[in-house]
Amino acid sequence: MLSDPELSVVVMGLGYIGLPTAAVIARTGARVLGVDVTESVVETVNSGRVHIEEVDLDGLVSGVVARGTLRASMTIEPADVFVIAVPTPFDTDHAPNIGYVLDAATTIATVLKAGDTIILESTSPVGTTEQVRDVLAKLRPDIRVPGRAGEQADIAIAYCPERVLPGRILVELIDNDRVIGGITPRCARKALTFYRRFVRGACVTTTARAAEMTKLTENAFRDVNIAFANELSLIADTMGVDVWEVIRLANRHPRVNILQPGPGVGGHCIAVDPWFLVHAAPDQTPLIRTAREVNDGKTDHVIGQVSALVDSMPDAVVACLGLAFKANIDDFRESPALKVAQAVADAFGDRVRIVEPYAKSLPIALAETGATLIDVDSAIETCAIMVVLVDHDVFKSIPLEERADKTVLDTRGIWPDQPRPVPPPRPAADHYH
Ligand code: SAJ
Repeated sequence: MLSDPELSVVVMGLGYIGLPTAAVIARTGARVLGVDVTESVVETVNSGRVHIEEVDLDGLVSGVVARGTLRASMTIEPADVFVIAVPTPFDTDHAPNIGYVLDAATTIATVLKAGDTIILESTSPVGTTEQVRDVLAKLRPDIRVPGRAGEQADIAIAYCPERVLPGRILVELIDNDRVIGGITPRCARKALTFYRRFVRGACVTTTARAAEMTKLTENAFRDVNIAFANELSLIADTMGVDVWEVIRLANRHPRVNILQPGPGVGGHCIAVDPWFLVHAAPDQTPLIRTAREVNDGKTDHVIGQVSALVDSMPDAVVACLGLAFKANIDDFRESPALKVAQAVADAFGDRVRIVEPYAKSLPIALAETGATLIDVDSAIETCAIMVVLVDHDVFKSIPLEERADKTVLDTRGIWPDQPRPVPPPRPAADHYH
């Protein structure tokens, strides 16, 4: 890892990716300015605190802010390297919205100078990095941009997708391999020199378009494979078979590696990014589109299962265990657990208890239903029905003797020893229709 107090870096966007990235670069000794449009975020970071929960991030940010290598501002300043890490949501028709990326490019154009490097990290549709180049070219005709001025360009522009897993961001920022796509090979090499300062993993160069598609491919791969597991769970339910046992057994095959079913796919990446591919090539993506539909459909299926169960036990109080989109994090964005809890609370109101160790209070819409937030011990004491929606460690650790008398719907398969209700007899198949 190189230490270079002469290097100045601007990180646009201080969210789940931008803030850890800015802090990790600042730790190398470079002078980092984080730029964000939200005043409270800027104030929080400048006071050495964090507005997001991520393992070890608070200590790192307070350290680099105290050392003076990380500052935050709503106003951009000139720098050697600009890293864009802003959100790329989709609109209602699943069309990707790259407005924040192009806004960031517009802002960078105001301070751009020859010799600078601009790197886009946000998950983006193929061709976005070229659009960033086009914005800069239009706003700064005095600067020769890559791909138009050949290798004579004054600046370098590259795409290098973030690939870090929430909950392991600071580790994966350093250890993961990076794919670095330049508008030209020279751009890629320039960006590679930058990442070498703090990345221990391999840094592999390619074109900007290939790097953009690589990122979308990784998340679509995971979505399709989770959809396979979720489809298996529906089949297994119909057959009266334990899907987790089947997956464990199938995965003993040397070339089979099935992922885990759950209440659907959440987060802001895997449930979103495959749509960028579907939108770009609607006729070539029946599999990727169907996977999205299977995973979203699984959430509706679980809502139906929980509702039927709660309906069938009119005196019982139900505990929904977890709201986060996955285990051991406080991130509720696009969370299937939250969607299930909300639907159940909408239907059953004050019969519903929510257990979420990562929430200090319930989201407003959930609180308005009459559902209440309680701790795990109270849930064990007071709730006859337990619905596992998130595989937080604290839920996994509840031993059988504390839940043996509960009616359990375990969407994550964390309690394999839970006595399974005897399935109703299935009508004999009619072979003669
Ligand atoms: N999930 C399952 N079954 C599984 C695995 C996951 O239902 O077997 C669910 C999770 O519960 C969660 C969702 O899928 O709701 C997504 O969780 P995740 O852990 O698979 O991924 P993310 O969204 O936290 O992070 C992903 C990662 N991408 C890949 O693993 C290919 C990460 O490396 C990316 O950086 C991140 O998306 C991103 O920012 O794009």
